[in-house]
Order: sequence, then structure tokens, then C-alpha cells
Amino acid sequence: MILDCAGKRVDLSSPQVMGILNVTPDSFSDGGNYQRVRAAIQRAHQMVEEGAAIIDVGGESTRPGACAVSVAEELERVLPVIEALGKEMPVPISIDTCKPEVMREAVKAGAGFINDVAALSAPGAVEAAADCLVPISLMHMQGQPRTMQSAPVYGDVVRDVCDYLLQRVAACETYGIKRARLIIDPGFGFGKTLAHNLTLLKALPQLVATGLPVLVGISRKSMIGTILNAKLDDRVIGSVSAAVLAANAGAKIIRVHDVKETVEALKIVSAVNSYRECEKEL
Ligand code: YH5
Repeated sequence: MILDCAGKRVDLSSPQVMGILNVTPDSFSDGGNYQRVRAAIQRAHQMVEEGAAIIDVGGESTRPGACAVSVAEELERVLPVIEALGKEMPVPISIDTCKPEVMREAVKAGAGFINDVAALSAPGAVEAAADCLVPISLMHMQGQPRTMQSAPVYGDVVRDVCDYLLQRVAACETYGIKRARLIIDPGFGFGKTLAHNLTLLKALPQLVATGLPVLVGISRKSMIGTILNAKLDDRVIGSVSAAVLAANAGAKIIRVHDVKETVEALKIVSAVNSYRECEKEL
């Protein structure tokens, strides 16, 4: 299966890596917007060399406890990066946003993919995404980023997440968005305890069975930190291991910080899963 991202193609017949590119003031030792943009462009080039198939540009921190950002502020952060990368890069640029205005401007500036952690729930977001004609990833989240980790509760976390995502898919379809443009994501860490996250990772084949491509973001998250009792920089091997498990369960896009390491690991997954006995060279 091939995703057409505004003319740039992503082949999902094997699992692909989406590289995280944060353009938020807390992501770099801050020398203002200009330096931030330059550093982001440099990092994007490196991620493509390391094998990233999509670059996910975000100017709105959605980490637990993060503050809201205005449309103007977010556009000021992401647009210069997207304008530069859209032209230079062989791979599509994803815009990580919940805001319809940002979706429209980003796609006009050259983005070929929309990554919305709120699954197009903001007023006007479904309409904006429909107009943009690019693939869209719909993520499940319980609550709001500021408070979502306080005490998340589910009846059946797998059912609830699946039902929600399929409802969002249906909402998209009523606005003329074809299923071929949709990707679903269980939203690890977004209003979920460690037990919820582990339950969802084990049940990933159920999401895969919907037939929609599944995107997974576990990289460096607190579920890895908690299991390993490790701080952010010491979560690479744990994150890569989780990526391997997700890809082996059928996830098609893995959103990560550590591109090189994850690309290598996923090559092993693909080699094993695409190997056929009859192709054996004797
Ligand atoms: C995701 O899962 N996640 S932003 C906390 C961390 C480390 C990383 C405590 N955007 C996802 O990456 N988009 C984010 O350490 C996402 N799926 C999709 N589609 C949160 C994040 C992070 C948070």
C-alpha cells in the first residue's frame, strides 16, 4: 500500500519511520526563532540520511502539562521550516497540529501529511483536513494534554480506543475524506496509565485488523522511562525495542526521535516478515 503525500510517495508495504522534528522553544538551547529554524532544517536533513520516510514538524508542545500556543506563534515556528523542507526534501513533511488554520497554511507551504493528536476534533478541523487532500493520522487521546495523565479511566481500553478511532474515521468520511487517506494511532501516553499502554501495545493487531494503516508513537515516552527507570536520554534501546514489537504486530509508521537506530531495527523486522522459503538461495 502506497500513501500519496501531495505527490511524494510513502510505501507502507514495510514499516516506515517518521522522524520527530520539534520546533518549540524548549527543544533547543534557545537563540530565538531564526536559530531554531536553522537547527530544525539541519536535523531534518540528518533524519532523511538516516532513513526517515516522513518528517513530523511540530510547533505546539503536546507533552503532558504543556501550555497552549496561539495560531500566530505556531505558524511563526513551523512555516519557515516547512517552506524550506518541502522544496529540499525527497520525503514528505508532516504537520503535527490540532489547529485547522495551521493545517491549511502548512499544506499550502508544502506539507504532505497531517498528524493531529486530537483526531480533527477542533471546530473546523475536519473541513480543513478534507480540503487539504493529504493523508491524515487520527490519534486517540483521553482528556486534554494539560491534565490527561491525572487519572485516566476506561471501561475496556482497547474497545474504547478502537471505537473512538472508527467514529473519527466515519466523521471524516461524511466530509468526503476517503479511507485511503486515513491512518489511525492509539495515542500511547495520551491519557493512559502504564497498564493501558501495555494493554494497547499487546492488542495492536486488533487495530491493524481494521485495515487502516496504524501509526505508533512510543519513542522516549514515560512508559519506557517507567519500565526502565531511565531518564529521557537513556530510553533509546527501550524505545527501539517497543518500535520492533509494534512493527511486528503490523504497525506501518513508527514516530521516533532516534531515527538511525529505529530504521536499522525495522530492517530486521521487514527482512524476517517478507522472507519466503521459496526465495531461499541454495
Ligand atoms: C503520538 O504518539 N506523540 S507528542 C513525552 C515524552 C516523550 C515524547 C516524557 N505526537 C504522538 O512524543 N503524534 C506526540 O517523554 C504524536 N502519535 C502521534 N501521531 C508526545 C511525545 C513525547 C511525550
